[in-house]
Amino acid sequence: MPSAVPKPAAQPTNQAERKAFYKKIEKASVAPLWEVLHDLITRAPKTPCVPAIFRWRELLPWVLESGKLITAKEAERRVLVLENPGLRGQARITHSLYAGLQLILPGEVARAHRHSQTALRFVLSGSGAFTAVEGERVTMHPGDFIITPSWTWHDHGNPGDEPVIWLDGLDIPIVELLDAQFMEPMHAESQVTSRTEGQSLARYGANMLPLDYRPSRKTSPLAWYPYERTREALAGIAKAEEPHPAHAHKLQYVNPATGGYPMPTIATFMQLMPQGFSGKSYRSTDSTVFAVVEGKGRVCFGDETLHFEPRDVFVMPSWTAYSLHADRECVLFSFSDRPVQVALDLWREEA
Ligand code: GTQ
Repeated sequence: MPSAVPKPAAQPTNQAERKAFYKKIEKASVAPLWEVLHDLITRAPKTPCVPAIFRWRELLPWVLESGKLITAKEAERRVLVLENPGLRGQARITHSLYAGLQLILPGEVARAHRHSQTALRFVLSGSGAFTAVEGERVTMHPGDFIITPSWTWHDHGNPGDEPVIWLDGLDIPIVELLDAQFMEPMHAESQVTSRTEGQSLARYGANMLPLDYRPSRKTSPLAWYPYERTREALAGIAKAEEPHPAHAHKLQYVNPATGGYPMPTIATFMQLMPQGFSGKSYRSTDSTVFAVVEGKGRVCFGDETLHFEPRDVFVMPSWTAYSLHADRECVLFSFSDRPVQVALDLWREEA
């Protein structure tokens, strides 16, 4: 018979002795886990990211004012960064993603460069500016979703006659976490266009692929997802189907060659909520950034309510239960780090 394991004698806590021990090992950059364990391995997500809204009405005058203070040439990118109030000074809207409002005035050029970070553009206001990626220009219209893949040359220009403002979403904090960032300015201000506008949409945006198509990267070969098509799809679904209890009519954008996420680090969505829709409570582990395209509505969490209007941007942090309500028919664009979480077996949701 094995003898019972003797219980360790109760130790009188010796705080002073422990403190002295911590001090001694600290000099060698060593620390006791037990002092921090419960802050490191928490029972549920513990994010510094807080729910927040950036109102277009308030931000537009500042965006235009920035246009008087600095040129796109001087700034390289004239952007007002949308910082999460819980993450001030860190240039991020969620713990893992960056967002900003970029302004390009008529006649301006934002010079060509490339970087490891992947970018999305979601056009909020104005038409006639373009972004060029890999030799192809995309002329921007409100509601268009456009991709700049990692390490591809890109420049923006505005040959039109009105200011154009879009929401930038980048995976800057993810790339920073991994210390994998590179950046290179182009020797020329703008890249030479080698393809016809609309070529990538014709090749990849018609449920078909070129015969010899071989994926060259994890990012979608389709750079431009025009709002017109997205809107038409949502209208068709809304006419034919019952709304989902939490999301109403929500679609995810895909890489048409794989059916997977359009970017390896960022998922994007568009949803339509019929007038009067009152969504059930929902939460997921991917902190999500929403941009309002059409309509008026509310997002509720805890006992708080945020009212939103077109071009407002709001954030719902990881694992925060929220519900969406449409006072008028609403269309919402959104993006999150879901592809990263899914790839790592981390993503969870709860309705
Ligand atoms: O347009 O390339 O908002 O490099 C931040 C960094 C936009 C861009 C941003 C960038 C860009």
